[in-house]
Amino acid sequence: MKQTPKAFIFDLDGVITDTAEFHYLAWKKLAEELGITIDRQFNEQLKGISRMDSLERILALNPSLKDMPQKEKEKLAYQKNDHYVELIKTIKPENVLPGIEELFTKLKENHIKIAIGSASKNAQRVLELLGLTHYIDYIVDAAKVTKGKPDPETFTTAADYLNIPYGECVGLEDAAAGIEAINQAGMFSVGIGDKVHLSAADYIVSDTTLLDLDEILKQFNLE
Ligand code: B16
Ligand code: MG
Repeated sequence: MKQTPKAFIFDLDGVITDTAEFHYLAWKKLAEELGITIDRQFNEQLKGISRMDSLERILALNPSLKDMPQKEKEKLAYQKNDHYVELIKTIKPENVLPGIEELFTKLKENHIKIAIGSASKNAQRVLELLGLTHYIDYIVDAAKVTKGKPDPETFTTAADYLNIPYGECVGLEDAAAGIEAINQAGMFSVGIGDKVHLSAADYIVSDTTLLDLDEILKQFNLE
């Protein structure tokens, strides 16, 4: 018998909107203040990982900063966030990635819940600036979990709140660590991006314009 999933849980950065560039500019500014240079290629490894883990990777570029006290690190992470919050003030509804709002509308028509599972502490603020909060049933951000992706907690927390079995959830991600988290949660994983990077996903599309609800439901039922 055909089954319909009861919830779709979306990653934020790289799936709903592209805040990666803002994270990059904020990290670049902070790194420069520390005398470290980073480029866009280096930034690839910061996508989807937590603020503190990103800072650690930047500090590792200068061995003399390796033993910085925790308090100092927290100050730097705070400073980066100040830069980031300043930059995201420019985010507008036009910055929602193509195809996402159409998918949200179809999910609503089909009575399928919509949740967000993001590693960002700024998720609520970004979704408000994008004008999307009225579609969303629940937001899980970094403040609501103790273990970040690839741990499944971000996704299981959303499903638990909505009271939906994990096997009836679909998770959507652009980062390999996120796909691992969805798979570990026992949910159906949809990867958005390149096939090599996201090979562990149950179904992959190259970009958000190709997110078609009927096709996802078909793939969900092939599992
Ligand atoms: P914040 P996602 C992640 O968002 C970003 O991809 C990652 O680059 C960032 O470091 C992380 O959120 C933490 O963000 O500093 O705003 O708390 O892809 O999980 O939606
Ligand atoms: Mg992401």
